[in-house]
Amino acid sequence: MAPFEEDDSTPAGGACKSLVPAEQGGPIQRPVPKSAAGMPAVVSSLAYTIKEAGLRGRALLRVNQQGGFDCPSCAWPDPKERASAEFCENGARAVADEATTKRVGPEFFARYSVAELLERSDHWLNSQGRITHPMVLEPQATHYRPIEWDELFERLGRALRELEDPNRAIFYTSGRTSNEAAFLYQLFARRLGTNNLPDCSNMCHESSGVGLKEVIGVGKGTVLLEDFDRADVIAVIGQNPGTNHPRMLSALQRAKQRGAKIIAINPLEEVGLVRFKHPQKVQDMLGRGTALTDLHLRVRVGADLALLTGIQKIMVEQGQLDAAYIDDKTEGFEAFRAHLAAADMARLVRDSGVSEAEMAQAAELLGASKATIACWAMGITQHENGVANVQAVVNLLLLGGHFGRPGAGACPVRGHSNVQGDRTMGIWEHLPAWGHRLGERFGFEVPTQSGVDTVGAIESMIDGAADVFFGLGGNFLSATPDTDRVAQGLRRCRITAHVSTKLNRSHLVTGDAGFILPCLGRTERDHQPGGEQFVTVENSMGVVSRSRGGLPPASPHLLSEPRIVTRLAQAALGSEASWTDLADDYDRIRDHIEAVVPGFERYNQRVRAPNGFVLANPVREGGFATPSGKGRFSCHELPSLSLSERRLWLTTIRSHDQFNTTVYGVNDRYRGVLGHRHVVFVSTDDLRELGLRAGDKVRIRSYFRGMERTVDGFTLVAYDIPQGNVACYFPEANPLVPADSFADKSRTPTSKRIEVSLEATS
Ligand SMILES: Nc1nc2c(c(=O)[nH]1)N[C@H]1C(S)=C(S)[C@@H](COP(=O)(O)OP(=O)(O)OC[C@H]3O[C@@H](n4cnc5c(=O)[nH]c(N)nc54)[C@H](O)[C@@H]3O)O[C@H]1N2
Ligand SMILES: Nc1nc2c(c(=O)[nH]1)N[C@H]1C(S)=C(S)[C@@H](COP(=O)(O)OP(=O)(O)OC[C@H]3O[C@@H](n4cnc5c(=O)[nH]c(N)nc54)[C@H](O)[C@@H]3O)O[C@H]1N2
Ligand SMILES: [Mo]
Repeated sequence: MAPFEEDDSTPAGGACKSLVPAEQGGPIQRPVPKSAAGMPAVVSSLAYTIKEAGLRGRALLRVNQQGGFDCPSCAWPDPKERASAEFCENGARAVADEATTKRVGPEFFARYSVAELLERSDHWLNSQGRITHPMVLEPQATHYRPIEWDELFERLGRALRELEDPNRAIFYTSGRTSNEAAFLYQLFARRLGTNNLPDCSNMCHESSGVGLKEVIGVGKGTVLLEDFDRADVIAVIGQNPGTNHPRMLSALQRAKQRGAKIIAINPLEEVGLVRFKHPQKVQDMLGRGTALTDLHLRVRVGADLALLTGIQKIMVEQGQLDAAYIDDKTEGFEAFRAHLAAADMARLVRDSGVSEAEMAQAAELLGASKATIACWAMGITQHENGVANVQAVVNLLLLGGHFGRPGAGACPVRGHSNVQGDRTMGIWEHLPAWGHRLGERFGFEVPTQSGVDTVGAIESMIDGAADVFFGLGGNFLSATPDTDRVAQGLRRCRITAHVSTKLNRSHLVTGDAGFILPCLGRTERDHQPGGEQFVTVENSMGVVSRSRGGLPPASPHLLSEPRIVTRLAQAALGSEASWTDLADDYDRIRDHIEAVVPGFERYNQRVRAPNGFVLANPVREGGFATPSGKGRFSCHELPSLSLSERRLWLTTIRSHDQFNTTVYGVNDRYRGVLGHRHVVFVSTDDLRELGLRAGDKVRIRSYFRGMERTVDGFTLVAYDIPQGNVACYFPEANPLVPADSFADKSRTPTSKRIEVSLEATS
């Protein structure tokens, strides 16, 4: 067996009864590398591409090229002038993972029972290949069997028709879904009579959307990629771009090389933010690359508000602010000033773990900056006070007047490649403002009662209030918190159905009957009666562009997502919904979008421009979209971070070898941890105080509102992490995250701060 590869021959997990089985053996720890990307990234992506995709790996040459397909990995935008290869190590792996030559067909499902598959790790499940046939798991059956598409739609349609209330169906979406499929999907759900449209965004940047909307009037970011070439200071808060948005490192490198300063706010010193070697530049590959971060603030888990309040307190006291801008463009400043004055610096320092001197350094850099961009991701949003965190970042920008100015603004860095577009298309548990137009255009009464979000979907399944769960992409079981309870909920449904490209754990925990609907991926050609189709996506910065795959489909039985949705609609609604012709030619879907969704005028024409088009954003253009037209300062109480003895705050993070619940491999090269994902990163101080040793196997126990949850078989890894904090990988730690612990207002599960204790088991 190659070093650090999982042994495929034995079921993972052994005695471990968890729904997320552990790898065999233990982790191997290596020194953390000194820079990100460089040669190891090229080697790693090439090796994965060749192993998975062979010649189909040529698909990589079309990634993010004009006329090619949008990288199915993250939502980072493409530069207007594209390099001949505009992808990164992890984008390459996402493409290779989809373009794989391995197949999961009827023989595979005949060979393994669902019970056997449940014993396998996420890595193993994903590595089996692309799903080739529609499949059904009949009530009481042990194995999936193939089913004809006609029969599958007939059965799903009947189940939906027979619901006593359309709100007993849940329609989940993951953010890889195209604008076209998303628009049809929400149309279908609403035509059926429900706003039950939870999505992965509920677990992701919902706090950003809700937070930004309240204080600047628009729930999206306000910068374009070009702004990175004009910023003086770029703050990267609770985000690990080296792993999750590697192409962002090129933008940071360019900014750095012309003298911009970078501030990182993170409990961990992530290698990607330390030093970067551009994998497509010879001088970088031979030399030392570019040092990125000027100031790393090693904030404690969950203490960003304390830290940001401390920095702002110093800025305001020292007059490091743009008084004219504040007077002219903002409201609430006096209350905010009073709030800062009352804040106790000793507590801000104690909570955050960052000294007043370091806060002052940050205040000085930010105070001197004429153009600041604040980037953030899950380290900010997945907290009980995630919305407050986002608004604290906005306060920081407002102080210096960093809205509507070139090189400045708010940059929530989105996750899935089209998660922002899906929301624009109406994937939302509330009726969008343009909902009535949808009803008028398609001639029906839109449901006005809000539906369930992700947390609400879990609750309603557990309560027996849902009969049908339908997932358009994603991996609901593994991505959501509280894995065991979600499993209970899914098992209570009559039908669970997943539109998928690859096998995942959600296929293995089903309702009475389970269906798998295999679909085309981004990399593949999409032939329809109206000719070869492209789909469209919106990136993290509001740029809408085309995506057209070039590979032959992985199987002749695959349907496109728009086709699946129109056939489902026809099966459930009959002749009332004869939308099947829309999937013949996606221009027709886009014509409907143009008529219904604001900002999509001349959609079909504008999206055919080489770089697509940019959606209007009033804040980027200099105004605020709040009722008063001003940017709002907001004041927030600090969360209590105190813990009883021997308890720790757990945060859950992504390794370098995964895309969410899709695990490409078991190594986290940038953190020097190889061969194992069931690990706990813990400081040497905590190890000593708890009487534990690196390498010990532990049970982790979480605590919330009197309920305890445990996972077993985790190995302790000594790591540079603040005392009192530990980190585990998502999704292995998800059984510990309580489904009823979520952010105020946005209801995002608190995956980044969970109270836990560690017990040695060997
Ligand atoms: N290759 C790859 N790319 C991806 C993904 C992937 O899984 N793999 N996922 C995609 C998706 S959907 C998303 S949403 C993004 C996620 O992108 P990120 O948000 O970068 O991902 P995470 O690993 O969840 O965590 C981000 C960082 O938050 C830090 N952190 C943890 N707790 C705290 C805290 O309390 N405060 C602060 N300030 N920092 C904290 C962690 O140390 C980590 O560096 O990436 C997208 N891109
Ligand atoms: N503890 C913890 N939990 C978290 C997070 C965390 O940081 N910590 N992060 C949260 C975040 S930010 C997010 S976004 C969610 C992610 O939640 P999801 O989006 O639900 O999960 P993914 O793992 O991205 O979904 C992977 C599956 O999507 C399917 N798929 C891939 N490509 C396609 C395609 O083109 N079409 C279709 N139909 N299916 C496809 C494959 O079958 C694959 O198995 O997880 C959340 N959960
Ligand atoms: Mo995400």
